[in-house]
Amino acid sequence: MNQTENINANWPGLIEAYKSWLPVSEKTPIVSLKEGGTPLIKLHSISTLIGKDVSIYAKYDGLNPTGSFKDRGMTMAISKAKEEGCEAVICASTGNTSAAAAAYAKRGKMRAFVLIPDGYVAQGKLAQALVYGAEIVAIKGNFDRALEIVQEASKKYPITLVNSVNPYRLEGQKTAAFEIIDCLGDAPDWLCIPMGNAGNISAYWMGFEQYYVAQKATKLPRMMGFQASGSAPLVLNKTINNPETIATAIRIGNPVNKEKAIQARIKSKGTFLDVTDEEIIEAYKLLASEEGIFCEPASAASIAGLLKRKQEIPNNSVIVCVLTGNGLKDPDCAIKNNEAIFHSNIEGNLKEIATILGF
Ligand code: AN7
Repeated sequence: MNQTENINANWPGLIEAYKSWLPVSEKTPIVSLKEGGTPLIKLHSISTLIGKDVSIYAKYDGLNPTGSFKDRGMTMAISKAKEEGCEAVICASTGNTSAAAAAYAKRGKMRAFVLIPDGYVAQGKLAQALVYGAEIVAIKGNFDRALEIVQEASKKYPITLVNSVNPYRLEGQKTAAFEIIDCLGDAPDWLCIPMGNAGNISAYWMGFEQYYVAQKATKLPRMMGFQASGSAPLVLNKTINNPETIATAIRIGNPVNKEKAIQARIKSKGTFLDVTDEEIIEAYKLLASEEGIFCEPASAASIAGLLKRKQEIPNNSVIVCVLTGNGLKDPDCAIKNNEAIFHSNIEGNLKEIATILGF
């Protein structure tokens, strides 16, 4: 049979796919799990709900190898660490970075040290770090404290820091913007994205700008960044000492990339806005039950934010909402927040079951 062009099985991973746009050379040992190349999925129900002539898409980055966009940055950070002869990496994490760092470090034959806020990492993410074989330290303190510690540790000891202060992380993550333009044929009008440490919004902006300068896009999107209300330092323009939100991935009070994110907002004529935990959960359920897409709570902030900005959406616009992580990352949240009809303790007997089902 002839090979069909529509099959994605030959996707080479994002470094291979976008090599000429990335700081890699022939000497770089590429550590890849074939990340990137994730689908852009049209959101029909949400477009209808908005009630205007708009095309809304989800960039479903929860389909990356470890279930989040962090793989995009980690393939770059770990490949470069390997090139530099490093034998161990360290990160602070609300969960997804630790899963990605552990997977790629192990694939690159390195040790992975991860610092996490004790009790605030979703089960799926913790399970991943454990099984990939990371060396985990759960601290009494939040993500921001953990990040201060790993920054210091990487200066004192021979360990490479793979949080988004590592510039290779953003280089890898910018490829998501390239993929969107390659898929749509141009940049969208809006990009809706959750913000935690604000690395991803900064990376997307870098990608959009680079493609625009190279005339691969005729316009630049407005960068619409969203945070959880209890954890919204970029919206409130101040450090939050005790951030709180159900979206533990973005429970971050002092984003290291704040200056870059603010620049992206200003240059793109974008805006930052906060969404409450209730709005996040509403969007999370809507996406799953109406569109069939299961993302984690932090990711649903991009949909919650879009819905909150509904009045301002221009007619005929194209909007991309980034779904940064897979819903399976946080099963506890799913089990606690749904409207499913769940009959339990039922005899395995068709007659009884049919009655329950209303037949
Ligand atoms: C699903 O894993 O910071 O604004 O340590 O896991 O680039 O920080 C995760 C962040 C959005 C925010 N969505 O991205 C970590 C971590 C999900 C995330 C964000 C995160 P940034």
